[in-house]
Amino acid sequence: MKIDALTLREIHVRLKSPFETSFGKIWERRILLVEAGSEGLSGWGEVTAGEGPFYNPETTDTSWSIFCSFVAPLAIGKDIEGPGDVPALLAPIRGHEMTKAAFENALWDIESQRRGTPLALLLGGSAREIACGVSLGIQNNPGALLSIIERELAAGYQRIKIKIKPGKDLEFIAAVRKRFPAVRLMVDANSAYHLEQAAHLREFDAYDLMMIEQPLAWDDIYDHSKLQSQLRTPICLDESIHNASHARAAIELGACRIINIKLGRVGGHSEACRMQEICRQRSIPVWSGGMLETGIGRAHNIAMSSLPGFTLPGDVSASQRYWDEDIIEPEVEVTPKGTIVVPTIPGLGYSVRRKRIEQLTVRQQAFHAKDSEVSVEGAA
Ligand code: OSB
Ligand code: MG
Repeated sequence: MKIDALTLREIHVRLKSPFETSFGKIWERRILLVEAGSEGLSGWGEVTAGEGPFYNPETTDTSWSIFCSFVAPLAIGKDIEGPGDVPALLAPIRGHEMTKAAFENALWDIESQRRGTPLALLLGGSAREIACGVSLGIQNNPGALLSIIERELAAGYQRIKIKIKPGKDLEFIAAVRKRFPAVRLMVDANSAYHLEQAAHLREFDAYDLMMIEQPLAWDDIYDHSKLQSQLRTPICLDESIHNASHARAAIELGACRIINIKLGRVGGHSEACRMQEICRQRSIPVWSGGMLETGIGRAHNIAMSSLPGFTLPGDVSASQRYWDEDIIEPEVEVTPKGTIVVPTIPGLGYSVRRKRIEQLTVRQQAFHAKDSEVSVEGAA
């Protein structure tokens, strides 16, 4: 597979409604898309970095810079066996997993087309449908949260995740549990607590939560092991797990009983496959997180979620929950029983709406392999 061309685009898209986590509120998204060209085929990946370094250290702008200065020059013109070679190719670049993932995943899209094999199958997935949950941002009051949950359950979603932070936790959890005694419920703290608050977090045990996601620091594993031993509720790690060896360390330390796999956070499909395998061997369930992606990121999440380790409902939901108009067609839809049907056509499984992407693009940079030279052309 020769990497003939790479195009990086920044698009601006507005969420249907603002999304609030313990680290802030977001409405307008600045998203980078990577398009790769190889032997006449084109493939797409999405950078899942946030606008600011609040979830992890990457941002839209650091990703732009790393991609243009380091990823593209390393990759352009190279002839590799396939996308499985990308982690080794990009190994000189430390960190920046979300930037690397967008590039690697674009090549998986191409590889799937080249082989005529659906992406899910190519990755080792066998599920025909994936189970879907929703992630709900922090609301002003429990009443507002209850009405949103009512709507999402009516749409069929199989599990509810609510974002929490100190001062916006127990009251909300108790209200949801009272109103929906049997719903599969979990919470996500995005690192808003400290180990010293273990007694407070222990109170969550009374509400039959499936898990509490990332209660402690974004880069911590050890304190989570101290906390897990004091809680009945399983801890799920998100932010702290960047690769398969972090997953192994967390499991062996007893820092979590569940892991959220995000393609961007772990650097792409190759590492995600390894992680789910390590977790499966140790009977640790995994599920796919989300990063408020457009359809391109969503399509990759769907393919990944078809792998056998993904036994819990993920944060992969319908396009229409986030966007008035997605950049793929058909848009991602959820069945009345709360599933997404895994596409069976090669590539992303959806077509990319190139015209719409062009309309949304605010800057782009293209890289071409011309014999041994690299040419760069940009447009603001
Ligand atoms: O921690 O899972 C998270 C969104 C932005 C940053 C972090 C997270 C999230 C979500 C959104 O929970 C999930 C989705 O895309 O539906
Ligand atoms: Mg999370």
